Amino acid sequence: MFSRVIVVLVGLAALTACASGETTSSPAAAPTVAASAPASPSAPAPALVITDPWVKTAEKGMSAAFGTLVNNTDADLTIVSGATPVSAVVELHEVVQADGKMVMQPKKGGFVIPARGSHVLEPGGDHIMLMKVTEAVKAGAEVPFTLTLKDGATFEFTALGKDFAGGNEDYQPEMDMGGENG
Ligand SMILES: [Cu+2]
Repeated sequence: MFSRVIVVLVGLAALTACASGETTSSPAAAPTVAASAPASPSAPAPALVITDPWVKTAEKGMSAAFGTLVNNTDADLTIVSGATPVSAVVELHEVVQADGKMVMQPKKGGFVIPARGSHVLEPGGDHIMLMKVTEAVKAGAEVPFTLTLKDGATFEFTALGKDFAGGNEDYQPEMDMGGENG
């Protein structure tokens, strides 16, 4: 047998099938590859990861979490909501220009991470918005987050509490956040 990429493809197909329920086409001639799959102690290769997750320190009020979401599958992934024990309300926000000012607003449709691509969450851009911090976020704190995907799957990560002085207005505008309609 020649080495093939089938091993990788089968692994991905399994992930995709798990996430979306789609059927996968497997060639009848496909060799048995299960035995050669890498031994994974607890979980398969993660379909979604986040690099350098961090959350702005805050005593109360509003804050935001950032990081780079990386999609390791062959299908787009859509995050539709988020949660963390330190905030009573969490929204997925984007920053847009309105009348020459940068304002944030709930992102319609959520965050889409393209297949084999990434989606950056950063000050001045998309972010996970903590609308009502109920437990102070200190520098160095490890804050758990759960993101829910469109298909109902959840993704958990831990963000590091970091002081962040610049660009507060980008995601903490002094505006009335009255409506929270999606
Ligand atoms: Cu926001």
